[in-house]
Amino acid sequence: MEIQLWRELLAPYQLAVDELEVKFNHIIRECHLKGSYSPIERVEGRVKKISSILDKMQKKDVNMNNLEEKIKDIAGIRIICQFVEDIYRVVEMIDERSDMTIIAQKDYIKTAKNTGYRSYHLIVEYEVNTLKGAKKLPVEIQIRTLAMDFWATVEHSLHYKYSHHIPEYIQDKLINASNAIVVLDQEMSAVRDEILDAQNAFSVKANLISDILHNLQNLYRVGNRQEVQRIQEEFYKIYEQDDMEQLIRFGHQLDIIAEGHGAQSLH
Ligand code: 0O2
Repeated sequence: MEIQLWRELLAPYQLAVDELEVKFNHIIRECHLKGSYSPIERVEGRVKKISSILDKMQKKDVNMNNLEEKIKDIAGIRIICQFVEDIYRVVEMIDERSDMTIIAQKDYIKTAKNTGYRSYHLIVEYEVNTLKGAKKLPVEIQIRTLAMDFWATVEHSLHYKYSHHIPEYIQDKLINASNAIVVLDQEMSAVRDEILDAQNAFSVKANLISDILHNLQNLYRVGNRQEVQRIQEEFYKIYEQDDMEQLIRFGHQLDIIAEGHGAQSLH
């Protein structure tokens, strides 16, 4: 098929990937704005390369006429989570959404593939709008932990290195590494609450400091310079004392001062 026709065929898939990356990143942003923990750590997206599509077509005996019906991962989204529990939360979140419908799912976490591969796979149906009108298309969403992603990335690159014929002794090592990752993820889940508390405390403090700095910056533009300098020095003193309650009080007072000058930070 001519390259221009491939481009036309793949364009709606690229649009789906772009839109879904924005939407999943927005979930992260919404969680951070609320000061709550995001079950999504990172989002990646890609449209399958033409060469990989051709390989898969050959492997699955698919032709150009049934390509879009048979190959469901032309558009792919990967969602990386910190903990295994987050993966199932993300699946629930996707299931509750009205802009995509789950049409298939595979839990390679409960039952890993023979290779040792672990991930949760969803195929969702997603609608995009192009100049040609609305089009519903499948998107594969792979959801995995940071540790599972590390394993899959290394294993995937070994497939390239050995042209899909990974020597048996390396395959054995990969299985061992995959089992070690299960243990690592279980250990991380066991201290999940502790880690979440620490992360929440950190993000609350980081947001507060960011608000204070933005308020100070805005006040410099509209307020009395010497007065703002005095407030800034007070902030440095409180910051050095590392007393969260005092910092919260200071932030609140600064909000009132900034509001009075119409210079409140919206960050
Ligand atoms: P690429 O290069 O990542 O796009 P099916 O349609 O269910 O009969 P399919 O399409 O192979 O079979 O589905 P499956 O098994 O759910 O796998 C789809 C994708 O999951 C793969 O796409 C990989 O991205 C990933 N995957 C599956 N198994 C493995 C594995 O053993 N190791 C790694 N690293 N990734 C895996 P592609 O098209 O194979 O590859």
